[in-house]
Amino acid sequence: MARGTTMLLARSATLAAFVATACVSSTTSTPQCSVTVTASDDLKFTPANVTGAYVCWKNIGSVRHLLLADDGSQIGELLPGQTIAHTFTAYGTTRYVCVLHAGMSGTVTVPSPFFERQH
Ligand SMILES: [Cu+2]
Repeated sequence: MARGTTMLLARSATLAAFVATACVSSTTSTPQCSVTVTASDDLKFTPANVTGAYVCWKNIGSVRHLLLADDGSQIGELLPGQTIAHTFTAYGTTRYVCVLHAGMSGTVTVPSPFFERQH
């Protein structure tokens, strides 16, 4: 194997390790949410606009919601009293809606690593 290729592979492994430690482990039974959004019977997400890659939604009302992100990923069904989580992998802002309630929507913004480093 060429020396240059070996160096590149070593760099890739380091980057992968960094990404792995930066992400929340999927093996933990209790997820560490970056932020938690509540869904209530007034058919609103609070807060409506959040920042974080690993977002949790908690239903504090008595009606169910069905969350769908604009990137096509189904966040899931949110039954009364339930908390669900979703990981956003793309940087930038993704809008999501509740398909059961018109006008019930919010956004999730995943900051770039460069942005996080500056703060
Ligand atoms: Cu809803």
